[in-house]
Amino acid sequence: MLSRIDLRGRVPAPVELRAVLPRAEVDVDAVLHRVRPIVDDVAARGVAAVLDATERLDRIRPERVRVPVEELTAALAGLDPSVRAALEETIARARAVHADQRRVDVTTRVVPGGTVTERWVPVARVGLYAPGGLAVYPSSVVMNVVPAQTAGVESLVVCSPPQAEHGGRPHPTILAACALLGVTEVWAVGGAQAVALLSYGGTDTDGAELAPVDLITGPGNIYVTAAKRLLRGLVGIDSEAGPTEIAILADDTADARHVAADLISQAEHDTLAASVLVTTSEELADAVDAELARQVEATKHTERISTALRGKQSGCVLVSTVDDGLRVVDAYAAEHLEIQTADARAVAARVRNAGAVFVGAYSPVSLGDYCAGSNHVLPTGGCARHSSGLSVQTFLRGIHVIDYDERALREVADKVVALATAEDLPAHGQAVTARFDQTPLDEK
Ligand code: HSO
Ligand code: ZN
Repeated sequence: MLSRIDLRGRVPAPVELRAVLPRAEVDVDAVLHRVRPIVDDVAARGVAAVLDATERLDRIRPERVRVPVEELTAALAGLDPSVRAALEETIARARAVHADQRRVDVTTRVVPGGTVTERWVPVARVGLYAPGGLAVYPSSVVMNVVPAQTAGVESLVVCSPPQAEHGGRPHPTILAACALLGVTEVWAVGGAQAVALLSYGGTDTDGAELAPVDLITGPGNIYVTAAKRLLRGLVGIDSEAGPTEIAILADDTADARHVAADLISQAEHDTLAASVLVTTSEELADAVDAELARQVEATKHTERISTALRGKQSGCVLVSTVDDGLRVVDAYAAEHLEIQTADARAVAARVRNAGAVFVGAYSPVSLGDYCAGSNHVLPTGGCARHSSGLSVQTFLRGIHVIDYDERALREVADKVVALATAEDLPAHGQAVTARFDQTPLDEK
């Protein structure tokens, strides 16, 4: 089922390797021309433009966009108790992990009388996007809201697409998750129009105000991503999320049934989702193929999953050694990387590029999707080479506070002047020397 790439002779250098490894082609630029008019219209006409776009694209026109708080409470009251218990567990674990990410302010005494402090200050207002589409993602509400709240963000709004079958509200499980998290501001809007509304703000049909946000986080489809690309700068964004990815580095100690189940689990998201097996064992590759054939048939979303597994973004890479396998997975830089080898912990410790690493037989990606405590909003498309997943840090800014006294400034004045002169910016130097030179400027 998975196409094979045999790298047992030689593993190419990273840049060359990236070109031969399977990956989805997602051309965000190609949809910009469809997204720009929506963004411009929302900038000009606010909620009226949002409603027009929603009617045209989501085939529903809600009477108002803001979800009344009572409906959040009602959704929680109607939530299946087992789902409620699971969400509560997810929230508790995520809060525990994210609480430990909080940075403390650090003051460095550079010289006597001269300090630099890095002060971590939360973003004032953030917009969190919870996608609709093929699945509903209350877990993503948790993964966005928990780090924002832990960072100390004061004002937080969640947007999620309206669902025709739920009277133009987001899915009730999304609303219930918001209620559990203490989120009170929820707007029923999705797609590019949601990103635009969050960026520009707007007034609802009943007069409710959505104040513009400073930062937008959360994954969405290609239109959401395109709108983030257009509006980045006016607002901050977390990342441009692409289709989900799982890579598994496995040797002959791995259990083919588990490897196949995990590859299938992420293929379930999207026909463009990527499932990549990197293995030293041809026997395992064969066994995984046989398992995939068997398990895909038995699962609910067979069509979607087999399209994803057969797509050019998925495949099986054969390598000679685990070291070569590490070179391959580092070049690929997967959103999720499982290590299913002998001594998995030691192998995992050597990984350089991955959004998240899942160690050994009992840490499948689905655990991280829901209940590990880790965050599941992670860099895709190779961005794990340079970016991290969502964390408390995403919602903080480090402000440098420079505090020098007279003596400390005087001591370094000639160095500032030398560098200012070298850059042909003499006024920079004068801003320092003016403090020590008492001669009035007009007598010079
Ligand atoms: N695997 C997805 C997250 C998710 N899975 C949500 C299930 N629900 C991206 O990390
Ligand atoms: Zn998932």
